[in-house]
Amino acid sequence: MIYAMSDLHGCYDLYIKMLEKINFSDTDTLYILGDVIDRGDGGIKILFDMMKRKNIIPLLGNHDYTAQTLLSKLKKKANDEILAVFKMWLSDGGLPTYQAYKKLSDEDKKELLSYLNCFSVFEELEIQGRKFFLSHTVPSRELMMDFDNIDWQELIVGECEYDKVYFDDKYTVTGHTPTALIDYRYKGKIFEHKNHIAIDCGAVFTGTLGCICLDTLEKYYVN
Ligand SMILES: [Mn+2]
Repeated sequence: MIYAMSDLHGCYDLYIKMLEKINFSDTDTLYILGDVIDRGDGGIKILFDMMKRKNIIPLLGNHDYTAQTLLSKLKKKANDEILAVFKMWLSDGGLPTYQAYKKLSDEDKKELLSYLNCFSVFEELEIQGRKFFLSHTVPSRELMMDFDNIDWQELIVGECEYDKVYFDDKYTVTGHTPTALIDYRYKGKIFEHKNHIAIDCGAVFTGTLGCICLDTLEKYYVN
């Protein structure tokens, strides 16, 4: 089976609980749609677990990208501009990630940064006759319709228009925006509307992690 989850934000226990709930095995594949780290304190632990599993495919989130960029730059001499961005990152959820990162050996730091550097930005899949576009987020419909000219950063920070159909024949599966902020009635639940499937249940805020099976569209929750 093929699964997708997103925005683990350091919730290591929920991540493990979900793998157990879906009986995740070597014959399954799991896409994690970004923002593994920050806010919660188990992000780096999750990343090291993901690294060991060849059948977990990570996509890039804005938090993963920021951490990768800053931590790589900090290895060299950082200028004031980088330090200012670094401080912003720490106050935007980066602090627990940085604290855990500092404790790593040089070898583990290197391994972690090169792992984060290989996350892809989007994936397109066809499963059981259904088509899917997967990314951390998507920008406006207008920008998405001109996909060949899109700035790739739109796929990690863009603002999706959940009230518009982007593709008639394809589901857009994204994280980034906790579903409670799309429609409060979906707090802690996966949102599905107009061919959008929004899977960020806001685990670090709501205590609920969601996961969707892309073969069956069945939804799973742990808390
Ligand atoms: Mn995000």
